[in-house]
Amino acid sequence: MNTAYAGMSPLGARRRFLKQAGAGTLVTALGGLTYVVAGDGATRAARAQTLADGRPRLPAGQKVLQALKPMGGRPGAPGRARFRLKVHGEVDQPFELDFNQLLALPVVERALDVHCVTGWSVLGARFRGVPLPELARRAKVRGSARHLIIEAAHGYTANVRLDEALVDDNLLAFEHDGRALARRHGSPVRAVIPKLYFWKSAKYVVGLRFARRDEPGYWETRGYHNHADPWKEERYA
Ligand SMILES: Nc1nc2c(c(=O)[nH]1)N[C@H]1C(S)=C(S)[C@@H](COP(=O)(O)O)O[C@H]1N2
Ligand SMILES: [Mo]
Repeated sequence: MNTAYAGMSPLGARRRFLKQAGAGTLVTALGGLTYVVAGDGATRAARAQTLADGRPRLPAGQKVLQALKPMGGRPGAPGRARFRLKVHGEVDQPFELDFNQLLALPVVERALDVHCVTGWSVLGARFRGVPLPELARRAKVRGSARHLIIEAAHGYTANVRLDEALVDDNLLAFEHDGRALARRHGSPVRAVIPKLYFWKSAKYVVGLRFARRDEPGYWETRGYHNHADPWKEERYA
């Protein structure tokens, strides 16, 4: 059912792409668009930095891009007026929100590093939105819940372990770099889960479903790793 995933491709092509994507080279993505990989400098500078917990800021096998690269996916209903979010599943208080009700929740802005499995990263991408723990608290997630299934338009889903879902940097975001999220980047609302490969950051989000059992999502059932930790290079199953 899902179509037009410009950035994700069969695994063979993906691996060839990664090999060729050296810093400073012009990369023609499979979708036909051309991007410049930031010169050696940005990537090398990032490699020299460490996170608070001592891990390198830039995970192995990643190169720094200056802006998010649109990776495709099938958009849902356009516009904030038609947005509805369903928070449900293993919770005591399921609820639905429209866009204005989402805006009325505590909104934060964060600069986040994101890492795409195709080998690019963007450092300090600014997103505004509501932290996932805030939404979970409102739904009164049950102690029996172990996983979050992020539900997007047309049946795209991404699964995240509950302990990794309920961290403060994870957002349901509606602005990027000070502007309303662009359509190609998931408007009206997308997830941003910076500590896992970027495919977990579902665009065109329609639901957050808490679950007892794990449910591998769209890419996790197509050869990609179920967990997707960039620092462990959990790229493929
Ligand atoms: N609904 C939906 N969300 C999605 C995708 C998708 O195909 N559909 N692609 C994922 C992948 S593979 C990546 S790398 C990021 C890309 O986000 P971007 O296009 O804003 O760079 O979105 C993720 N979220
Ligand atoms: Mo991706």
